[in-house]
Amino acid sequence: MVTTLAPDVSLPHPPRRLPVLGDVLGVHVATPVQDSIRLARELGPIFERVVLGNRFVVVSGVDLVADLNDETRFTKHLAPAVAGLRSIGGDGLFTAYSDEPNWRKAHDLLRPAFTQAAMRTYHDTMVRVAGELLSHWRTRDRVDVSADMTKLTLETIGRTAFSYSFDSFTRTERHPFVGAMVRTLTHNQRRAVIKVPVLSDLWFRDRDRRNEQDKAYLARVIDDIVRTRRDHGVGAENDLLDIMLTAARDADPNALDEVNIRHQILTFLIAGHETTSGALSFALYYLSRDPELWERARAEIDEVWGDEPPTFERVAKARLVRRILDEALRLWPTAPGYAREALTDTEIGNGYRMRTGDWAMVLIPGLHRDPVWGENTDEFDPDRFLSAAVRSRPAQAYKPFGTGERACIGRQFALHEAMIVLGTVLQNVDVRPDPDYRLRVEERLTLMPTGFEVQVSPRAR
Ligand code: MNH
Repeated sequence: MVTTLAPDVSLPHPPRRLPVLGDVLGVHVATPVQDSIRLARELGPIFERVVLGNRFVVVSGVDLVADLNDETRFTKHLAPAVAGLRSIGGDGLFTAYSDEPNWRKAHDLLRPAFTQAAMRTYHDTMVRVAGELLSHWRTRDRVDVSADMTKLTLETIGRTAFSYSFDSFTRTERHPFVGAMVRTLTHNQRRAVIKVPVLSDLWFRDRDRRNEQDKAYLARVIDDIVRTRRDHGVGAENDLLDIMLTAARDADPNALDEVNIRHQILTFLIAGHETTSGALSFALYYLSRDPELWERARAEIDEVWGDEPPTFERVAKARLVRRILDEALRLWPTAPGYAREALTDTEIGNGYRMRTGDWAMVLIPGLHRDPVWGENTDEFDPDRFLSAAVRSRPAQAYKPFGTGERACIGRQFALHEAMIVLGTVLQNVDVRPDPDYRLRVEERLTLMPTGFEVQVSPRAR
C-alpha cells in the first residue's frame, strides 16, 4: 500500500534529497531510530523520509499521536519491517493483521494468562531466575550487562511460558537460539525495507541462505519444545503452552491450529525477552552512573523487601525502582515504534489529511521527548513519574507498550520481571561502571545498549 498523506500538503523532510535513493544522506542502515530522533528534533512533530521510493511518515508530536491512537479511526498497521517478520512470526499475535481471525482467537485465549493476577503464577520462577543471575555474577568480576540480561529474560520466558529451560546460566556460550533470532530479525527487517530489483537479491544472497538455516534452526527449537511437552503430557503445567495445546485438544472456540501455535511460541520467545532485556540494561546503565540514585533505590529495597527475595505483594511496593524503569523506557522505549493505518478518510493534527489505508509511524522515543516533557528531555530523571507529574501530562505522551487493542499483551509480565531483577541486583550486588563508557545503542528490531560492561562484587555490608 502506498502512503499518500495529503499529497497537497508537503511535509518537512531531510535536506539533500537524492534522486532514486531519496533521503539517505546522514542516515545509516544500522541506526534508523537514532537518526529519526535527531530528524524529529530538527524537522518537527511530523516529517517524511523517502527511502528507495518508499515514503515513511514519522510522527512524534503528542497531539498527532493522540489522533493516530484513536481506535475508532485507526488500527495497527504492519510497517514494512514488521511485515518482513511474517516469514518468521506468520499470523502470530505480534505480526497478525488485526482482521485475521487468528489474532482475535489468540488474543482471547491468551489474555487471561497476562493479567496482573496471573503474574502470581510466574512470580516464583522469576525470583528463581534472578537468583541464578546472582550466582552467575558471583563467579565473575566483569560482566556484559546486556548479554546477561538477555540470558536472564530468555530463561524467564522459556520457563514461565513453556516450562522449557535454555540452560542460560550453565552453558559457556550463549544459547544458539539468541544468535539465530537476532540474525533473522535484523535480516528480515532489512530485506523488507531495502528493495532494489535484482541488486537486492545479489546483495543479500549469502545472507538469505544463512537466514534459511537460522529459520530451520528456530523451527527445531520449537519442535523440541512441543515434543518435550507431548512426551511429558499436556495439561500438567498450566502454562502458555498448555493453554494452547489443551484448547486445541478440547476443540475450544479459540483453539489455534498447529502451525499457528508454532508461530505463537516463537513470537512469545522473541517478544517476551528482547525488549525486557533492553529495558533492564538501560535502567542499570542509568542507575550505575548515579551513585546517589543507586543508594536511594537500594534503601527503598531494603525497606520494602528487607534482605529476603520479595514476595509477590512486595514487588510493586518499590515505587522508586518502578519510576527508574519507567524513565528508562521513556528515553529508550525498547520497541521503538508502531505504525497506525487509517480506517477511514480522516485528518490528524491541524489538517494532515489521510485517506483510508494510509499509514504513519509513531516514533516512540520522539514522542517521549515531546515538549510536554519539559526542557531537558534527554536527561534521566525518575521524578518525571511522580504521580503529580504524570497527572500534569497528557496520557498519550507515554506509550512504551504501544496502544489500543494491539498494545503489548506482556506489559505486566515485563514490569513484574524487571522490578524483581532490578531490586534483586540492588539488594545484593555492588556495581562499578567503566567511567569511560559512553552509552552506545544497537538497533535490531529493538534497542539495546552495547558494550556496556560493569564490575560486579557481592554487596559490601
Ligand atoms: Mn510487547 C506488542 C513493547 C514486553 C509480548 N510490545 C508490543 C507492542 C509494543 C511492545 C510497543 C506493540 C507493537 C505494535 O503496535 O506494533 N513489550 C514491549 C516492551 C516490553 C515488552 C517495551 C518490555 C519492556 N511483550 C513483552 C513481553 C511479552 C510481550 C514480556 C510476552 C511475554 N508484545 C507482546 C506481544 C505483542 C506485543 C505478543 C503483540 C500483541 C498483539 O498485537 O496482540
